[in-house]
Amino acid sequence: MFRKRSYSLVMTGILMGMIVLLMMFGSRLFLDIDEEPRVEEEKRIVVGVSQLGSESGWRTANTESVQNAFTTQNGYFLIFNNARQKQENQLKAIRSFISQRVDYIIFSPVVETGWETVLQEAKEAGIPVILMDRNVDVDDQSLFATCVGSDFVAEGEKAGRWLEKELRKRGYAEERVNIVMLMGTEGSSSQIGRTTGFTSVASEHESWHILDKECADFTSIKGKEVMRDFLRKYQDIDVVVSQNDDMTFGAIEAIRESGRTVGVGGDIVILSFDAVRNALEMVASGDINVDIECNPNQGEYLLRVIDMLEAGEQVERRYYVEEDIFTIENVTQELLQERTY
Ligand code: GZL
Repeated sequence: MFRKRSYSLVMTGILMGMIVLLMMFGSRLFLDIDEEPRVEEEKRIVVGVSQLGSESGWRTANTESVQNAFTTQNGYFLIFNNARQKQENQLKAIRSFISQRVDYIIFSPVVETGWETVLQEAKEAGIPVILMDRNVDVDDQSLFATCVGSDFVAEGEKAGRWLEKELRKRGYAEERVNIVMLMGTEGSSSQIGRTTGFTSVASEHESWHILDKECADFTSIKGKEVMRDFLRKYQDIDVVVSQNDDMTFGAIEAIRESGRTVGVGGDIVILSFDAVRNALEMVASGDINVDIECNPNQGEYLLRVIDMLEAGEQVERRYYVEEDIFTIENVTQELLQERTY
């Protein structure tokens, strides 16, 4: 009798113990070991990023740079949206970030105008906005904290000064030089700045004639189409100024299909912008005469800016990334191997 009772008492005790253990540690006992280590979400800085699209090799590298910066390990929670080249998608994404009450909004404005209202909404919500890559054209400069990107006017001027030197080297004194321009997205900072910079140098030379300039939206397909039209319209093109490498790739295809040659020793001089790796390979092979670098690696700069804002420090109105200019003389195999984009 005693044995039976004590046995059932023991079993009841063990059962109760197991229930208590399961209640205390159940979730942990069955924790999925592949689960991400839990960073206290409340401590992570939440950043909403509206990227304008994925139109070019440069844009892909720019996106990678942002995603590599705003990681869990770095203490961030990244909400990333690709606007597929549409301003209305960027406006939607920014309003969504505001309603989610993110800590910071970062965006690369597809064009410079049309942002006042949404930036005012972010300001009233107390959410700092940081511009990446491109700029906005607003009267109230307090609508954004800073802009991390390139000096596009300087990039355009660099292209013009290189062409001056190149023509002098070829002994072109006052011979007529016929130029066509493939333009980036109409109204974008990069299109506006590069055009301003190059045409300001061109205006110093009476012998330089810009026959035509047309938007090819920073894509290789449009670049090929526009270049094909130029080749039909103009028999004596000497120089192509293409405002990004993707349009350049398309333009070179069209030129070659017309039976003409490009680059060093070719019929048509090619000036390009961005300096992504596969374009630099074409600089090294002499197909592209010069490539004006536009550095997409802006993630680290953006991290530093947010560090400063978090520390209550004053930030500059603009931060320019470092950039170079590449020709066959300085594109080495080592450089190509080291290149991250
Ligand atoms: C430049 C960037 C431009 C690149 C293009 O900062 O805005 O947009 O030159 C990209 O490749 O599409």
